[in-house]
Amino acid sequence: MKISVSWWLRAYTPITYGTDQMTDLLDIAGFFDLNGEAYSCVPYGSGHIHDTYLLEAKNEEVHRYILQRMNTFVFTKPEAVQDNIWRILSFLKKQEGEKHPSGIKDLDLVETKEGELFFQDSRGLYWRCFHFIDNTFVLDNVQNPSQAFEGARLFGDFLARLNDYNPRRLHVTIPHFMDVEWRLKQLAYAEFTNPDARLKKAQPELKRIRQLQGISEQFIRLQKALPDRVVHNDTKINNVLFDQETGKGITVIDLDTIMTGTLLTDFGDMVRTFTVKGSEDSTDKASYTCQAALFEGLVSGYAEVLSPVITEVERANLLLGGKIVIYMQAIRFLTDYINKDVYYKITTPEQNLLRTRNQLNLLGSVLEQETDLQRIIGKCF
Ligand code: ADP
Ligand code: GN1
Ligand code: MG
Repeated sequence: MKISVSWWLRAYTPITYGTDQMTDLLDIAGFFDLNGEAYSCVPYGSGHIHDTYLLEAKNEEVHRYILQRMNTFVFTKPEAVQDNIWRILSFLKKQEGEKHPSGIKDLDLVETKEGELFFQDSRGLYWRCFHFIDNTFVLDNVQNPSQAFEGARLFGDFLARLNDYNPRRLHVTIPHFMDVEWRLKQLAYAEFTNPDARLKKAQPELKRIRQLQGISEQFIRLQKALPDRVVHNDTKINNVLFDQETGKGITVIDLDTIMTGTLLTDFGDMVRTFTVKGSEDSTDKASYTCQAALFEGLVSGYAEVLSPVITEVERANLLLGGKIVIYMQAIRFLTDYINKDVYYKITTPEQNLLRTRNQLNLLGSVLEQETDLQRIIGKCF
């Protein structure tokens, strides 16, 4: 597979998050079809990709929105991303009517006054807007098994509701997104170019990734046997909104990466982010290990909604989904560290290396507990 040098070396001048002036943001907000006049717009949330703002507008009442400057380094075809989101949300709306029977609320896009799904400003930057889902909270870490249950139930329900959606109708927004062979090649290319001489520091992690390559070989062998599905592809815990009153999972957000894929990697990203007490950036190694009780919460929530939908080959290989996603995430963070942090937002200099170490630590703890985790899957499904 050939990776073009120009892709890697293409000039990328990120506009630093937080440097947008409130007045510019309010001007941009004015292009969207809001209820009332925009008066406040402040940075919000802890996603790694877009620049997200909480926007408030007022007429007789206050109305809240999420305004995002889309990351066009990651999503080079923002129109396609918005088109996918619109298609998926329209399909879900038609399927269930405006209100989902179990109280689940889907995201709701706000169009521009011209009826477009995004606004492109004079600098060429892409902006989009959603209704803010009120009375909800986001977790950066799961604190107890019932939160893991709820998050998994929500992502499982989302996948089940999209079971009949024709995957061919979706654009590929990030090619090779869950392609481990491609991820390994990107890492090899970063090693080769080593743009900032960071390779020396990353040797232990590179060695560990090579040692664990059997996981990717196992996954590649299995892949052909797995059914294609429409999957979310970013099922991390802070892409779930929880109801403030009931604590139930209420809305799946961050629909940018919905594409054709396998259920295993959607399950896997939950293992990665629902079973740990610490954050991806934790400096406390012990907090970034897989907790069996959280894993059990996650598997039971997923089983509750997916038992009628899941196939035997998927069920039997769920844990491999966990291993491959954690493995791929280690590769992705390390590649970005070597490439001078062009993809993931960072706030400290070696954050992507720290993130890599945490992923490898988590993978080690999953491998150590493999028999127990497999037994939990057998008990729940
Ligand atoms: P990223 O791709 O950068 O992770 P997200 O779309 O996940 O961006 O949004 C970042 C954060 O913004 C989320 O983790 C969540 O806290 C908040 N958020 C996004 N959309 C909504 C929404 N419609 N209602 C409430 N909060 C939201
Ligand atoms: C990014 O957008 P966000 O923060 O939910 C990334 C995921 C990674 C994750 C690691 C489009 O997710 O694939 O798993 O960071 N999203 C994209 O935390 O690359
Ligand atoms: Mg997100």
